[in-house]
Amino acid sequence: MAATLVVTLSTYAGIDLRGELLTINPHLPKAWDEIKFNTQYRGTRFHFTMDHQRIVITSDQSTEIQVKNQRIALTANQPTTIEYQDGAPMKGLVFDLDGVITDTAKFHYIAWKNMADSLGIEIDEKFNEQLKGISRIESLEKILAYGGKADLYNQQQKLALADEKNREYVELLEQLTPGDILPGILSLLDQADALGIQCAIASASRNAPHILEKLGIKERFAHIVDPQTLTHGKPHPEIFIRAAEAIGITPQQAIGFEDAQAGIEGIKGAGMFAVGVAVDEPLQGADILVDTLAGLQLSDLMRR
Ligand code: B16
Ligand code: MG
Repeated sequence: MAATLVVTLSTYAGIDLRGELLTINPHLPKAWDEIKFNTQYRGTRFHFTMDHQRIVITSDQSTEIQVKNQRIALTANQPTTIEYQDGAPMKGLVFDLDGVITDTAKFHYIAWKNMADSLGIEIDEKFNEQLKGISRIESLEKILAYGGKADLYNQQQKLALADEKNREYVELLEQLTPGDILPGILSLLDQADALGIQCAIASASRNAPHILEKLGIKERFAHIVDPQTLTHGKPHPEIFIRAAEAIGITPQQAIGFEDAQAGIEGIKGAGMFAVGVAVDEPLQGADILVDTLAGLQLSDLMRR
């Protein structure tokens, strides 16, 4: 019984009696709503009530205590409430761009459709789904294979076709304004700022910096991975690992946001927590699935 209690206090309440101050670093199991306990330290009696967001501490003498690196002064017999972030120490957000921050799939589709038409290949919106999250040149290769024309073009011709498609795509991007930011994104960026959490972009798009500038939010990202510097495309985890590295955290400390199956596989392959944004088709393997990021609370995600 005593052993169980000690384990509970040291593991879940994160009680540490070794330092100058009584220190707590709580991490309650998800299944527990609340714990309450008393303890005594250097002659002062403490009563704790902890849930996943706050700790209420009452001590019988005025003293100090440390909660998650924060020094807190306690007044004798007066309950003090401390808000805290529970769960794994999440320190960064890694966002895909197209389909998560803004919807440029419609512009990709127009430009690819025009390109395919000019080659005598007919594609539709259902086929376009397969192009989400994959690189420009891979998209072209898929279109050529779909039209049975994969062998008709050499590498140089393919690059020229991809450039041509990109020119039309970039013209279409001129229409983008801050009003095209998808719901929930600005709130997530604000919440991250408030918590001192950095954000990075892990997009297959070489146009990502330009798109973010058009949306007026480029400066809100500490890093944008340059997909041209990568060895592998999604679903390989490389882009997500690089994004986490660039903001100085491990993938396990990051939450990844994706709308494409290839991206979810990359996020999970990197070892991140994956939020899937699935509007039409469900995504396999995401830790949570939403149809919009509107209303999402980082404090809820961090508790998982
Ligand atoms: P670009 P994401 C991806 O962006 C798109 O989903 C995909 O359709 C596109 O082919 C790719 O970017 C490359 O884009 O031609 O601009 O370099 O979803 O990874 O943000
Ligand atoms: Mg995407």
